[in-house]
Amino acid sequence: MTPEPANRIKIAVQKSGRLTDHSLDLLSRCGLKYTKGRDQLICFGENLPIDVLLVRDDDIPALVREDVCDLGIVGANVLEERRLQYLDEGDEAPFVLVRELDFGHCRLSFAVPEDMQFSGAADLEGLRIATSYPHIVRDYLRREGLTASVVEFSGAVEIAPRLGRADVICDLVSSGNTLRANHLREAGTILSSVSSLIQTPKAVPAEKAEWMERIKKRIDGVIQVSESKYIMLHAPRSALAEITRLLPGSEAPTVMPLEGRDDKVAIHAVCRENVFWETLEELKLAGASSMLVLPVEKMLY
Ligand code: PRT
Ligand code: ZN
Repeated sequence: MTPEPANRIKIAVQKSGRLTDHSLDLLSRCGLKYTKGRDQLICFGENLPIDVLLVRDDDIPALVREDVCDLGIVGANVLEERRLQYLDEGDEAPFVLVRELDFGHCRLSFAVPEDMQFSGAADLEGLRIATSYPHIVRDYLRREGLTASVVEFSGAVEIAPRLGRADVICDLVSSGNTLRANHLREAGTILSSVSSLIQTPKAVPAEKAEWMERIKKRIDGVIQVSESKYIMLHAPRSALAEITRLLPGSEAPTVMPLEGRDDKVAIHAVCRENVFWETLEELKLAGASSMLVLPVEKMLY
């Protein structure tokens, strides 16, 4: 597909890191097929007017803000840090948050040496805090009415206390293994983060805007699908209300008669939440039988 280059959508995605595979997989599931450019920095969409720019995650908010890219996929931690930085510079709306995605979950937490007495945020007063997120940490200290010095680190924040460069740290945590390996203890979360889709705050030409809406709808569909299941079961007519109530996240199940049976019906429903074994057991107790749970492949509302 070769529309005007100016009307092709550019999406910024992390080049090489924790978000890369998930982001490219999401775009593939939206139907995008692409070839990588020779410089490995751009993937040209073959079947949709969409190109993917592969960059460092820290650069994504600026690329979207400056309208170099129309959309971007980046962690809320990076977004919030940049949002506060731009706010300091007087820019109140550098990008628009379109939606949260379902990968890259982590949290930005304070961590203190294992043997340090620390009972809450107030104990940060007067300490030196090492972090790669100076704007978020300063904003937090301001809101809590605390004074502490922020020592900027661009990586390996967890070794700062051992180097004598800081008393405590504020860094991303997911499993907590890195903290434990460095004899640090998590002592309070200031931000829960997940990868997010952002969009340029600027108006885009109509043709491009239409494709942006289409791709956003497809992303909605892909995420709903990953959380959805199609369930089929038989149920006594008398238990219909109870069984419908037990179906997780289902709005309007389809109820069908069963040939030769007045007392039983077949129920089909899309459940927009995971269907766990416990749910099936509860449904069985309520009288359901012949239960089948199937994955949903595509969904568009
Ligand atoms: O080169 P580039 O700048 O693009 O990559 P990067 O090194 O800055 O980022 P990368 O790939 O490490 O992370 C990209 C994004 O993934 C982050 O901005 C977060 O939104 C998200 N994410 C999710 C994480 C983690 N989980 C995570 N655990 N980012 C970093 N970590 C690090 C953390 O900094 C610490 O060093 O993993 C360590 C802690 O992990 P646990 O499991 O030991 O607790
Ligand atoms: Zn980065």
